[in-house]
Amino acid sequence: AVQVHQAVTLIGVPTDVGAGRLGAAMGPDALRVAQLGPALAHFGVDVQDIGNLAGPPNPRGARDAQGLRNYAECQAWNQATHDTVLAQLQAGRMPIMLGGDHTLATGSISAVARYCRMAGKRLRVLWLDAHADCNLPDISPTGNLHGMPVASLCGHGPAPLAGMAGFTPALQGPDICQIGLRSVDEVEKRMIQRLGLEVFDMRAIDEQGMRAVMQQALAGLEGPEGDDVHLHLSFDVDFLDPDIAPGTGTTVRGGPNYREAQLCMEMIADTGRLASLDIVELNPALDIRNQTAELVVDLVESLFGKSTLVR
Ligand code: Z70
Ligand code: MN
Ligand code: MN
Ligand code: MN
Repeated sequence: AVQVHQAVTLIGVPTDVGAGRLGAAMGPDALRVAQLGPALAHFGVDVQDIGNLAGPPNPRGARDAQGLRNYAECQAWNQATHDTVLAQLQAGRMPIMLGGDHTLATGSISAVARYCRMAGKRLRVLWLDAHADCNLPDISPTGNLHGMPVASLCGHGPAPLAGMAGFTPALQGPDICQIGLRSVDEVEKRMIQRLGLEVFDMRAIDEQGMRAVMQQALAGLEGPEGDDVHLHLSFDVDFLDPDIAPGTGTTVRGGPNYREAQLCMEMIADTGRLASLDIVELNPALDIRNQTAELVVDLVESLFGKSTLVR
């Protein structure tokens, strides 16, 4: 039986302070133009759109002494995200982040980790991305904080970010499963091993197929053994192949195609455990007639069981 959260809150996080280029700050409105809220309401979900969070503008700073760009601004956006996500979870609602660059996942997942500890739930994070996002300030090739949230969540990098959950680390490496990777910096390869992340890169998808990969990624979630699991999905739009999703700042060729992406979402829906969601790195300035936002809405519909037949 599929059980989906019946109460959803859309939270716009219009920031690009963690990214290398401008434009992801327009992501929330592109998703609204593509009718994300009405699409979910169509399934009988109680959808509330609380509008956009407020935060500092993008100063387009250079790297600071610790090697970070726009650190103070990233911290402010993450704190606002954390506080709002925690309040929504405590109100019994499923928060959906309309991003915004991927830095915001430090705030959202820190709040989810804090909530799970209070509620006695086990947290499982699925991270769909072309990138591993586990750089550290001193080893990052760019200083862009959107390349670091996995490291922050695992307790590395600036203490205010690493400790946002109220405890450090917010997550253990094996709590995170990354899928779709195909652009990993050399130093990140060592970080993946050091943190103990579970990774299914594009080679794994090529060799085993999306079905086998998702079966492993979602193992233990279905049935009574998964009853106490909170599943968080952090969906970086650059996970998708650029042929179908050009509207994002760092496209990498060779990602999942439309059918593979649909199957991925449908298998997540089947678990019935999805309880929070980040949609990040959508960049309308790089999109063509909002097609990437429309594709994301299509995929999120599948995440809520659109394509699941009665069994
Ligand atoms: C590179 C860096 C990245 C997202 C690009 C790229 C990181 N590894 N993350 N797009 N979402 O700058 O650290
Ligand atoms: Mn990312
Ligand atoms: Mn990415
Ligand atoms: Mn596993």
